[in-house]
Amino acid sequence: MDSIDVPKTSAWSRIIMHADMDAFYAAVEQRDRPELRGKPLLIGMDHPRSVVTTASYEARPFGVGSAMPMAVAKRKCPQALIIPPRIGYYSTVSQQIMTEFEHFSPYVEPLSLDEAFLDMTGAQRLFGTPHDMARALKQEVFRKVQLRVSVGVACCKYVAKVASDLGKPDGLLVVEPDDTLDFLHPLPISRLWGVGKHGEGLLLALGLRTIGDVARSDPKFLVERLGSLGAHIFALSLGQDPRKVVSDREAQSIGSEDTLAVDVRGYEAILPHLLHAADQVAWRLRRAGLIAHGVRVKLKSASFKIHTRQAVLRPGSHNADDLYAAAQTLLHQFDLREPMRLVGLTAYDMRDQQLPVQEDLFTSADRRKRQNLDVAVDSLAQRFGRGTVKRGSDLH
Ligand code: TTP
Ligand code: MG
Repeated sequence: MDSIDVPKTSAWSRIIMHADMDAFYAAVEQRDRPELRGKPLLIGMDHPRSVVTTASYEARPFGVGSAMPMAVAKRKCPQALIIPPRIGYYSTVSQQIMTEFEHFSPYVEPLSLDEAFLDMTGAQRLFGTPHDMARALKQEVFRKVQLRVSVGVACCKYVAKVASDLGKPDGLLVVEPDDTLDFLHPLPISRLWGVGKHGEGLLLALGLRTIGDVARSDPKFLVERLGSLGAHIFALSLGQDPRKVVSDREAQSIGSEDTLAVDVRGYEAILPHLLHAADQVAWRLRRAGLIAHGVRVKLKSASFKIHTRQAVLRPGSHNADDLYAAAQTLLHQFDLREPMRLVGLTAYDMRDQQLPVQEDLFTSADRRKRQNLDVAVDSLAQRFGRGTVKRGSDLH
């Protein structure tokens, strides 16, 4: 029998992997339609007010990408083919990918349809070095779904995520623990998690351009000037990020939030974003076999003020309709005069779906019907793609 070469991994306190599919929606379209391979694609509706969800790598050298207004992208890359997205179908592919990730680790934390963290600590005996683990994951994903994934491996979530990003496309980047600071310090401050355009301006005004500049500054000064953001980015600049990989199953809450391509103002304009978030959160709850008993809505205004409102969900639920209805009610409690740049919905107070849920006598028959409907939708989705069954409101 071949002896397994157990690698020297003493410096690896944890092995955290971040995996993110390359140009996910566009790659799925190119996989299924060979005539689109090698061509610049813009995935989105060909409509003056629509935005690009993603661009294929062939289109990116023209300066187009996610969240760009379609009209602008068409001007920059007129030869691109515009392909309408099939969101429901991408969810099904996503489910296949997440299932593959789960063969590698019991600790998988999905961040969105196409990316997840995996905690691979202790998996050396099964998979070899961190590099071997990443290569095996890439190969298995390709074998199962014929799509490319970029993988970053490091001692913490933050560095793993930066590594997967820098390796794109088809990346495989392992940051050895001893190399963490050499890896991070030359990078621009925009690579610090949570900084955003606003924070970037503040840091540049303080004369800080690179992550190394942040690491070399006085943390007291950073906190004085930037508050909690200062403490947060100082820790990141030293490669310190103790956050655990938390699977949906053990999460305290499951949320979905999007910084919008265009700020939205008013009740009606916010609703479609809440419905989308409710769908995503409900799907993750069902995947994890959980029922939520609380719903929280988060809005971030154009002036970066964060507002949240939450409510108990009684009875608990993992149906998008229930989460959405609660969120709609909560939305009335916000001051919606300012434009909003981020809309989020989080489910919390989660319990096992097997535990008996106290039913409201008058609505239970109706609820049972809807639960049966959700089960039917999930099983259709499993077979034909999540877009097979559409809610009436999505058709408009
Ligand atoms: P990303 O992983 O951000 O982008 P990507 O997979 O297209 O490309 P990359 O290789 O750089 O990772 O997002 C995953 C999918 O989510 C993307 O294919 C389309 C969708 N999406 C949107 O619908 N709107 C957005 O603003 C973004 C960023 C992504
Ligand atoms: Mg991606």
